[in-house]
Amino acid sequence: MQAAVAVCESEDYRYGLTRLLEPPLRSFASPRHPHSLRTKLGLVGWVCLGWLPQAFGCWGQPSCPRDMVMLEAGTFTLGTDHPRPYEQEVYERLLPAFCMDRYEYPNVEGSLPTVLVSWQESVALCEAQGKRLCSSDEWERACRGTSAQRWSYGTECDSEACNTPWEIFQEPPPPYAKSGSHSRCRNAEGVMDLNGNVSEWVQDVWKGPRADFDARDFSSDTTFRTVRGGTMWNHTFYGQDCLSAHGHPETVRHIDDGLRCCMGVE
Ligand SMILES: [Ca+2]
Repeated sequence: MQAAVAVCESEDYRYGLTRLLEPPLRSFASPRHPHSLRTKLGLVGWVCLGWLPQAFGCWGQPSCPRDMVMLEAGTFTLGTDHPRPYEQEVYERLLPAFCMDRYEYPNVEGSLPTVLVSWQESVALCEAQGKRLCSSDEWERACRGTSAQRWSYGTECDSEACNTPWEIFQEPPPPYAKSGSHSRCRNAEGVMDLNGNVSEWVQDVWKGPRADFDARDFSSDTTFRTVRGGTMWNHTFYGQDCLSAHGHPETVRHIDDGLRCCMGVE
């Protein structure tokens, strides 16, 4: 900003620009105030080079598509000092700024989330929109905010905030919630439904323990991928908070597994 004003007020620049523009701008400059043209040109330069780009994001300002939320860059504490079987040990991660869908896929307020979708199909769905699956670190950073909280909406569990209260297999079909219908289930930046509703595929290979039903049905060389955040069903082995993670074979579809897309800032 200061550099732009300084350039506009340098002697050579002002002399050349005034001579070039003086005829058409003669009426713009007041004859009673010979320095007013210089002042006005300075103001025009300030507006063009300073205020407008910031106001309209013309250039230089990182941004996200309108249906996505920006998560600022930083170093974040992830994992926990006292991990349960499906959680990670504490670690720190430097993450650049990124964009995250505000809602579970298809990222439309009022729509039911997409389920019965494999990890491989999830990758394709995001890529079709010019996006990608979120990484597990990105997902956890979004859910835990900047202070490593356990719930997207705060530090204490509120069983009514998100779609998390259902006894497992209590009432088929699964009680999915429409995206955005739990208004308090949001992180500080406005990302919704991270805790509960449907689990969300992320990019990462799952290296943790395998649930019995997965280990029984799939060979040892099957690639497992990570899902985050738990589902509408409570009392699952992987929980429903921001540390919740477990793995499934990348080719399978489950009735409570969905996805969320991310992308870099533009
Ligand atoms: Ca979710």
